[in-house]
Amino acid sequence: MQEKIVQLLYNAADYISGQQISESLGVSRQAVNKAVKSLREKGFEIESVTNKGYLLRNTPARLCAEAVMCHLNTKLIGKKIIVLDTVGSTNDYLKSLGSKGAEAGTVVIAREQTAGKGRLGRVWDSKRDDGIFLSLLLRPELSPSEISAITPLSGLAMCRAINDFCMLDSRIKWPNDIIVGKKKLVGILTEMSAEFDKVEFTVTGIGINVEHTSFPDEISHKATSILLETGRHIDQNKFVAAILNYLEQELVMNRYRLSGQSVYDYKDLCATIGRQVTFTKGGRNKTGMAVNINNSGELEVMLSNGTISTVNSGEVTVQGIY
Ligand code: BT5
Repeated sequence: MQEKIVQLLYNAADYISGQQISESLGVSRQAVNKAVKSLREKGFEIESVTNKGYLLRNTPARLCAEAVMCHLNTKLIGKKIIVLDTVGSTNDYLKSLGSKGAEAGTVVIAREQTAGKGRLGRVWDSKRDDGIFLSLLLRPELSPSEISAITPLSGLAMCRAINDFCMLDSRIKWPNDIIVGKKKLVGILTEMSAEFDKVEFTVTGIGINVEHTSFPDEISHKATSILLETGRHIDQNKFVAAILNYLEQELVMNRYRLSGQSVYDYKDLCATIGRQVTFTKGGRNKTGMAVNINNSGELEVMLSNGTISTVNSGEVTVQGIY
């Protein structure tokens, strides 16, 4: 109910009375008073004036589920949002909720991760309040071999959200990074739980560097943040809502599959194409020119002998980037 009250107050041009709120939500005046009290405790500045009602002066600066929800425009993604102060890894937390039956579209966001992870057991730097650490649970009706579209579609959504909301020119470094210039702003990690030929659920984790002014030595040459790139602090609740809106557009509307249009859009935003890349295949290092992303989301590389080698996952070093 709290998110509905926030939505009513947010969309109201003027004061809105407690009576009006209780009528439109079908709850008692007492319940409205109680909800307003707890919203204030969460950081919503809600003014109340006798005979006039309530007015929303400000939403919280910190991440807050109700503040994200009042900017959402989705049918599935973000219908349930859990904001945690601290957690080991939002992906691990959501996977455990997933195995207990959590609904598709559930989102977990944390202010800090103590065991944030990248691919292949790597660490994701997750210092308190510097980044947004977000995971999304989906239950697509796909076979395990078909879920490979989820990371590229999420990358596309992230790139659009960043460019639109932060006015940046971010691009996708195949397969799972969003970069600005030559530096990494976002990392994406999709995991799944599956039985034989059916996916039970997927969890897509997205780590976004937001407020960092510096990074640990090991990554300082290749990491950047929204603050470093724009010099501005963003409204994180609005930004998360923009991300979820774009994720719904790319993932849900495309039914978790790469459409011709999404491959076209991905290629348009992909910084890897047209560059010299090095990758490992069959235990051997290979180098060539990245020439295409095919309809399965794989990277096509033209080797020096003119043959095309297809790369479907793993590490690719891109000359001039990292
Ligand atoms: C990724 O892995 O880029 C996927 C990162 C996913 C993180 C999210 S946060 C929410 C959710 N919960 C989790 O526990 N994880 C997900 P990979 O491509 O393997 O890149 C990892 C490498 O990026 C590291 O080995 C570092 O070199 C570098 N790195 C680590 N932290 C970084 C940061 N904050 N910004 C930029 N680069 C970073």
